[in-house]
Amino acid sequence: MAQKFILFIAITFFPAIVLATNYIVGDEMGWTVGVSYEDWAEGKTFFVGDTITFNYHQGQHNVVKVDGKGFQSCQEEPNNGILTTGADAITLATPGNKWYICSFGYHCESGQKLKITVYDSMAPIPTPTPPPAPMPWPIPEPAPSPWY
Ligand SMILES: [Cu+2]
Repeated sequence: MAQKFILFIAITFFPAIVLATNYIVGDEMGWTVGVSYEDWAEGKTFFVGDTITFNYHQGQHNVVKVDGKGFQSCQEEPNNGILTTGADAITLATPGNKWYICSFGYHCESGQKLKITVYDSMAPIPTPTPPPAPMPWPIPEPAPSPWY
């Protein structure tokens, strides 16, 4: 919780540090059975504009977008589109919860499922205001004009 609060502060006051990130789901393990994607997603914060890529052996797995119910029950929803290339990159377009499962065999039941929460990215990066120029010091006195 404290971590999220600090992040909130960071993105509120330092929006320039927020850049689009490409995540490889499962890192070097890829998208497969026997990896905890809950652990993988733990501590990561996903923003609109970030990309997540599912790498796997084509024909052995797939990526199906589901809702929370489909995630719980491992029920695929083919209408949402099934990704099958083996290197499926998804750009996170909207904030909110996203759920992905593999619909091969009992892969989802065995834990090949990913839930992430996507946060709104910040508005366009504002140009930083330059600090005010320091006052010249000492202020030079105008030279007295000659009086004669
Ligand atoms: Cu699978």
